[in-house]
Amino acid sequence: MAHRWNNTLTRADTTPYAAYLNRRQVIAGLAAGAGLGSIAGPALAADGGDLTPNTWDEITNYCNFYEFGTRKDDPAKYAHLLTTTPWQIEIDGLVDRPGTYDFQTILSEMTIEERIYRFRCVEAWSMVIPWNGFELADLLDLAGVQEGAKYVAFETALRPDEMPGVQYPVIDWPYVEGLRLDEALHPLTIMATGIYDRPIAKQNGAPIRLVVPWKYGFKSIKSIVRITLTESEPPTAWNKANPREYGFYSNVNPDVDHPRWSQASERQIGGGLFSKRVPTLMFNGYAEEVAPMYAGMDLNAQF
Ligand SMILES: Nc1nc2c(c(=O)[nH]1)N[C@H]1C(S)=C(S)[C@@H](COP(=O)(O)O)O[C@H]1N2
Ligand SMILES: [Mo]
Repeated sequence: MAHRWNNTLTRADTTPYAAYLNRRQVIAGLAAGAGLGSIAGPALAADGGDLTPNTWDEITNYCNFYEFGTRKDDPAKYAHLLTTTPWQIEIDGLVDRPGTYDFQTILSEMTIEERIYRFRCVEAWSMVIPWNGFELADLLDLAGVQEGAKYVAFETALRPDEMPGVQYPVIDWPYVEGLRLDEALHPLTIMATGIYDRPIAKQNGAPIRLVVPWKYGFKSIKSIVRITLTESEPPTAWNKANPREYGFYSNVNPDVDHPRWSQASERQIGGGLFSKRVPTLMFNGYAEEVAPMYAGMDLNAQF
């Protein structure tokens, strides 16, 4: 209940970091007064779903970051090899102010807030993650999106010396992703720089990664070094690797099965060995906010 983000977020609802800290202190005080041991109580989503965040240990030990290996515990083992300071992001393409943006400079320009989001991997497991970050729209404002830009392309660092996984041609490195411009500008789309008010762990995509909560997890590209505004739809890593199984949109959709497994339900990480699967929600529970962007689109054909 301490940091509840409901499903009707608008950009006006954002909480500046200082206000967030104040609010936490107030809430902590209230909790202490009420004799509660912790302020991290369960939070309920607007649709009634449980939004209790997974633990730091779960979030940092069960990962997909193929640059460090394909096993779920490989990123926790090897991502420490990645140098994240200093860090620069190239922003180019159809922008007014193309150039090399220093990560620390970007941070100083942005308002960091907390967003507790559901996270649904295409492999049918899920978590709830308390991200810290800022809206991608605010970063794109820094660079100035030009008329004619219709898509945003993203690229992960490619460092064979620091990334033991890239010696294997699992995908065509570097990992690349893309969004339509309206998806990129949607207030739910954030650049995450932290989790649980700590800098984001390297295995989760330090120092900065994308988070698009209504899409399958692979759209949320990690450790970003380049953002390019384009006129045409950019290539994406998993679509290039297997176009039959992975499309450009990749919106969470319980009605469209993966060719090799059902997407109707998911396994919640941390739910225990015998936990039962829970139904997957259309657009991962964010339909009210994002469905209008896909009005008139055949979500079966354009997956
Ligand atoms: N660069 C890069 N980004 C990536 C991946 C990856 O292998 N490389 N895996 C994706 C997949 S499939 C998922 S489910 C999420 C996992 O994020 P997490 O490990 O922080 O939970 O990261 C996504 N972003
Ligand atoms: Mo994933």
